[in-house]
Amino acid sequence: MTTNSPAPHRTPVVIVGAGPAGLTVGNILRAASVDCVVLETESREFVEKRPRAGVIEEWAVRGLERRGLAGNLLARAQRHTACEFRFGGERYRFSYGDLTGRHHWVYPQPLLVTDLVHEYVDVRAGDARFSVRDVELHDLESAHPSVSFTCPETGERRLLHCEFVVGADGARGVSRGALPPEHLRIARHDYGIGWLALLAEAPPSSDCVLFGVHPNGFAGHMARSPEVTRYYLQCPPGDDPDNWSHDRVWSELHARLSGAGAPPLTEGPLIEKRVLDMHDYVVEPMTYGRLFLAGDAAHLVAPIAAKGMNLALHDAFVLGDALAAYLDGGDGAGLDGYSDLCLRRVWDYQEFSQWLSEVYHGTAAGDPFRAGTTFARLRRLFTSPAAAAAFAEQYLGTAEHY
Ligand code: RFL
Repeated sequence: MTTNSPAPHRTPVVIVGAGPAGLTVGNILRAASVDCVVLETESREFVEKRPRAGVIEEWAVRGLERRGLAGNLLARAQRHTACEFRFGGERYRFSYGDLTGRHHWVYPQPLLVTDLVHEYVDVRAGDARFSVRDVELHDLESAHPSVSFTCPETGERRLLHCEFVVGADGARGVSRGALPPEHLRIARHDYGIGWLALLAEAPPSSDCVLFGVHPNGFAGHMARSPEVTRYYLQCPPGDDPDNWSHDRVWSELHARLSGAGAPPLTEGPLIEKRVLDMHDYVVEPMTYGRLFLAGDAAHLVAPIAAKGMNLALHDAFVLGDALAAYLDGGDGAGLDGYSDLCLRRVWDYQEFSQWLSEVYHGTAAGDPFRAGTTFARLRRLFTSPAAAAAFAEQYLGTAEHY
């Protein structure tokens, strides 16, 4: 490897990616007085504005709170205690709050990322390099790995020597590709379904998440803030967002989210419109030598059950704590158990997403058998207390053990 570094820089941990996973690991390390460097290809402004998730599970918020990272979230996030299925022209409210005493938090991902960057850089004096290019990982199987990148200001190659690399660079990063193919298994699943992901500059039209199960396809409604609402419309995979005019979007949303007595949806300008091809993958194991993958770099779960960021945070808590303990002179048990521990929750959430996908999409598959079983699943939620309790546990991620 050729670099223009005047002198190679040393740091215990290099974290690739400033998303929820990487920033949470960085904050945990800084709280334990461990030095680290976060490398991010985008600018700070960009990562602080990128719209994505919004639904965060209670245990994840408690995990952030325990690590001093939930101050703004707890002051500003909304609590959600119910979701509503709309099908066959009727409305079925599922009040998981009443059933379990538990709830979800709704806090837009850009706000969480903004809080995590601020805490890491401005409060805990963490080293973050934004807008870097061409990140490469080296010598991961040795006790002395390194990471090189191009510095945005000078265009020169820089080299960071470290003890550990955290690959938290999301679904399109470079870390996953640094694992030799013979070392890992990548399990993949393609739903063969697209979702038009929309952000509307319009207040939410319900106090809870809405799932429209309709012969035209699935539609979803999720509050993001008092001014902005996320909507989803099932569409063919690879569809062109330009096929979806403002009028077509709102007419399909009205149709698919209709329900007896429901107030009409409040329309507004569409400020984001992109097609997501729904697919999942899981990398096993999530580690190779001194590289530890975390978050979407290790496992992608389609946003069907709003689980991805929650899994990213779970990885980050386990990995951050294990690295801090090891670098403080502890044993490596936490690091050794990291992959297995995280994968148990990952697979559980993947299975739930598959189950829920059939509920959302089964009636629109054009197959009367699938439509019949989909309606049976939905009816069971509202007739069987045991089925309702199991659904609530999976939806909220509250199982005692994974
Ligand atoms: P991220 O957030 O993608 O962050 C990775 C970061 O790495 C940077 N990067 C690199 N940096 C250095 N070198 C490279 N070579 C790099 N390549 C990339 C990227 O710029 C980025 O800043 O991954 P992380 O931290 O693992 O977090 C994962 C979550 O972002 C993701 O799982 C969620 O957004 C998924 N998701 C949802 N999850 C939930 O838990 N609840 C939800 O309600 C929810 N809604 C959603 C979602 C994802 C969506 N999309 C866009 C797929 C809604 C949508 C529409």
